[in-house]
Amino acid sequence: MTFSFTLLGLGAMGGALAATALDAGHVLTVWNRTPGKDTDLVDRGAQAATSAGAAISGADLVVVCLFDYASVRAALHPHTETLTGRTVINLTTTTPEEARELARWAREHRIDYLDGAIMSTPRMIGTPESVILYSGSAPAFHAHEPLLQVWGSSTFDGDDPGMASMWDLAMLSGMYSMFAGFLHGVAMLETAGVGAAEYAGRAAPFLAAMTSLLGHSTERLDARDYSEALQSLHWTTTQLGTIARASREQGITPAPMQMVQELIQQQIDAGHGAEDFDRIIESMR
Ligand code: FVH
Repeated sequence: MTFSFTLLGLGAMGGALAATALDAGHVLTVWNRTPGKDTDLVDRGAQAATSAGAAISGADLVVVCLFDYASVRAALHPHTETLTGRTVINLTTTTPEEARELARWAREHRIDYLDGAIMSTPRMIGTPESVILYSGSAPAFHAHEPLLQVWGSSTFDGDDPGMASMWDLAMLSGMYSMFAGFLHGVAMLETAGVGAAEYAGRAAPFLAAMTSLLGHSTERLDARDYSEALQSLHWTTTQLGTIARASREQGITPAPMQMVQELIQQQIDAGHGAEDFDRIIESMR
């Protein structure tokens, strides 16, 4: 099934989406705020639009991959009237509430709105590793699923347009915290002359193995019962204190550990030091 659609935004991700769609035989009109990013795509058969308005009026489906919520509003709002009766699939990272705001605006102007969250890098687009989450208009998702599947395995997380972003940003939080801890380890070991590749060779399998524990405490988290302490907060704060002292001994910051220590200390100060480490979620709720 061939789709003819417009893509707004030819940054690293938008360019990957456009190239992958062209390779799959779809018909594309592309636009980018700064000219000059469409040359290769035009050589491969894309139509280049000279303005967002011209791009939008050229297709029933408008896919948006810009930078943030503000850029999406800046690009779309001036063309609200032209967009009426069309479908917008927004693949730009926004907060859940920003996605809901865009959906409210779309509903008010009879625009069919589907929100998307890309859980992959540009290089992964179109490969089996690519995952993209969607929420909002189910009809828009199902009508365009063959195109969406070209970009990556596509999941529909319901009618609430904010849910794709909620899942995306929650999982990214775990990813960035892990990356920060990994880089803290690189900084520590390099003070002993160990390079990042050697460190990653041992740290990556260890961290991957530790992710198997993430599912072990879901019942406790749902029940909010931390009384069975696998590692109590008193015990854990001592361990993190040791990592912090080791960091300072090596002349590097203990900052990644300090964030966790602050969450632990709040619960110890509230009298829960004997309870399990998972109790720190109560410092976040
Ligand atoms: N790159 C990645 O690995 C991540 C993976 C997960 C999902 N993200 C999200 O994808 C969106 C686009 O990210 P990107 O990497 O393509 O970002 P850039 O290369 O910086 O391109 C940004 C495009 O947005 C255009 N733009 C920015 N502001 C405006 C504006 N006010 N009006 C119109 N367009 C705007 C920008 O145009 P220009 O700077 O070339 O003129 C680029 O086309 C993003 O939400 C990631 O979170 C990517």
